[in-house]
Amino acid sequence: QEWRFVVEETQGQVQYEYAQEFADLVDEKSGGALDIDVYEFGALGSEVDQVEQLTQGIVEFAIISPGFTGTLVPEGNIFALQFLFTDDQETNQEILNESEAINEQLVPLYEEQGILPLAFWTEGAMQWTGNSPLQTPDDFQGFQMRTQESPLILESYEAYGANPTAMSWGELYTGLQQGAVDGQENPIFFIADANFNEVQDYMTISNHNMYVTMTTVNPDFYNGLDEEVQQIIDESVEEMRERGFEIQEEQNNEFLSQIEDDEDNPTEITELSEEERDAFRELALPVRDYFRENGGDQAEEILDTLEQEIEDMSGEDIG
Ligand code: 6CS
Repeated sequence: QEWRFVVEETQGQVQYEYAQEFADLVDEKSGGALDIDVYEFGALGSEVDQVEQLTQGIVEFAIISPGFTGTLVPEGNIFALQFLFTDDQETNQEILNESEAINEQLVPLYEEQGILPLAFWTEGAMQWTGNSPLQTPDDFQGFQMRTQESPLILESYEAYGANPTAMSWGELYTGLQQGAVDGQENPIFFIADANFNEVQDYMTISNHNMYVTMTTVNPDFYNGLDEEVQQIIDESVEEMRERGFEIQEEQNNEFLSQIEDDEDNPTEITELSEEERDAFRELALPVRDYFRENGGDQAEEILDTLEQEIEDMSGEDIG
């Protein structure tokens, strides 16, 4: 019996490394009886295709970013809200681990759609890259921004004055190279490993949001498993919480210098000051109300709970 685990990234990248270590843990804990095969991105289609493969049970496990489930589970758009979480990834991971809004209110909405999230985790703070500098909302006027599929990500960039377009990352390098889009957002490890810096001249350390992803299983598959097997899976997910954090942290630290040192493809790197971030934050705040009204029946309750949790756990005023 072989189970399939599909991820949205390629070998060496954070999700793939996570899935491989997870598979090793499950193998070890079951004395070799449980075998999980990891499929890298591209083998089974686009990110959105992979969501469908999980809901249909064609794959048992998947790493799915909420950015690709925006029309299926509107409340999952919550992670598209910029400047909502804190600037400290460790605090953010703790909130993802412990939040009731996420783990008790949001999870059942995913499960109803055939996706059972077992863990929510960060792949690091996201940064902007562009073929022109991105330092003020003015710079986004008419800017063709590539985003993931979620309506609220598009809404967030429209609030800055940009013209966002959703596309798979499989098309993104060529899209940037040929000028179909002007820029994109991602954590540093991904920008470097996917070589987007080769086809972008500017990178802004904006920390406007963290990249959130989910370790998921097909609910029918999981609920049909023996209790001991479920326990092995659950324990492995728990052990991977810390490892997942370490993997992304290492890669995000290590890859910054790769972008800085690439003399053949120079990238001008700037960092937003707190004042510059405030200008974006101000435009991002009303998008929370848009989410409350358009993010599905439970959007308001979930966001109210989450805002309170973030404030309680970080001791910060988040607006
Ligand atoms: O930009 C994207 O769509 C991709 N970024 C990351 C960090 N992982 C997979 C995802 O598809």
